[in-house]
Amino acid sequence: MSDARPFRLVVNKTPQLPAIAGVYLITDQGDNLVERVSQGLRGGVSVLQYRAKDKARELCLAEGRELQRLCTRFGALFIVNDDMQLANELQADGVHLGQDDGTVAAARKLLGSNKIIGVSTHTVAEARQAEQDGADYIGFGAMYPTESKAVTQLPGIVGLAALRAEINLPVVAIGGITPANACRVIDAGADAVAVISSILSNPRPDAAAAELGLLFKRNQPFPRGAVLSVAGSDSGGGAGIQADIKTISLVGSYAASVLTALTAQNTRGVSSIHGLPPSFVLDQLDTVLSDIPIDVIKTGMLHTPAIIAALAERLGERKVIIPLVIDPVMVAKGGASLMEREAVQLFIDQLLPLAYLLTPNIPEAERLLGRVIKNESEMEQAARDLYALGAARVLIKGGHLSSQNSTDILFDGKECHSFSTERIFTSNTHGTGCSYASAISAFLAQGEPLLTAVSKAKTYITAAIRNARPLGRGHSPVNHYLAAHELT
Ligand code: 3NM
Repeated sequence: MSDARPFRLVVNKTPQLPAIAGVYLITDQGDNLVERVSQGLRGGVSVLQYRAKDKARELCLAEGRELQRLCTRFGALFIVNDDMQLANELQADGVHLGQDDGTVAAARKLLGSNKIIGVSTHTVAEARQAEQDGADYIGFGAMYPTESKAVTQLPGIVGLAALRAEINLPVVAIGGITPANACRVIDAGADAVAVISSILSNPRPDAAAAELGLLFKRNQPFPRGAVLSVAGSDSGGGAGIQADIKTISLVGSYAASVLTALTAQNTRGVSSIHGLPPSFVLDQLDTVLSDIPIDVIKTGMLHTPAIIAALAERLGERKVIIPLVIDPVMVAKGGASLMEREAVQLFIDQLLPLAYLLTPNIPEAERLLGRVIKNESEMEQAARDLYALGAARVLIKGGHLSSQNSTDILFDGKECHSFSTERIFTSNTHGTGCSYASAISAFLAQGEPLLTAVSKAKTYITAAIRNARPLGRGHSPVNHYLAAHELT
């Protein structure tokens, strides 16, 4: 006979909120807040903290409600800073308490057990105390000096690594974090990065948020990150989707593909092109994206205006963007046109504004801007002008100039950066543009900051050109295998 006691099944019907992780955006006091926050959410912000300093109660309630509606639409958590009464009135997902804003116990009592309570800390002792008090996450800063708040304690990356070893709760690092330095913060153990200015003061909050979000891929196992290439097939195997898949796989990411057109091609040229119906291009895209978590989309040869328009419409409809690297492929190495003439204006109007990164070579930049580019200072101006057309970041490749070095110019929305290597005099460059853009996309998907991704990809493509072996009687393809081998 069993002596088991009857038990009662208790079902907690309150849905569990997700843990704090990823990009944590804090509001500033500037104009057009709702629009800038909305762009940040489109870039993938996962938590929004409403920090209303010295605003009238009515305004806080109205603004808070509007921001909360946005968070619901984008699937982000909505947390109120400092003020547990306001969090309660707004029915926010939680509250973030400073050291002087009341206790975790008081917030728990007011808000209930299913809400999220975070505590600002600056030392390991404060963080341990917050953990003991029952906080759900720890804010920890400052990482770097910042103009957004007068900070008196700067534990930095070293302090964060020490804290990580002691604290099991999610840790949100804060203070002076940018897409360029956040990789060090994540490597030191942050589960989330909290930022104000690097998203909300960026002219492109969507791109800045997406850049921060990608960095969280950096500790995943290989293949690390997934890139979807949308491009044409090169039957010769040196360029197009074949070059993209080889590059993405060899540098360590997962490659998926959407075909736009089939070419009959070898190292000497393109003998015919068979475009695919736009509806089938979209069917491939939808099928991949509905199942496989893609980190970066890279486009190459798009071929027809109808495919460009269909792709732009579908990608533009996305609530949260997937960073898009656009290689504006227009002409094959042998001279064949790969983008129909009337497609160029449509490309500029509809697809280019969706680009996270646009990677034209000089002839492509010339065609897009309708003027000749003769030297590096004209490349810089061209990069700024393509940015003004809507691409969030622009990389113009200088391979077609005749200067001693091969220099590429990146405009990141604020300043130009140059990437220079020795020029290799060779005609064995089939697949260079596709492979370079694919390598950048893969390194971004692996959580490298943009400048590192471009620099590593430049090293890769230079090695691929240097190691090209004669193959066929035309422009031999670059050597993907040895380039990836050299990189590791
Ligand atoms: N708290 P930005 S630093 C609100 O160290 C805040 O506790 C900090 O803004 C702390 O991303 C900070 O512009 C400001 O540097 C963060």
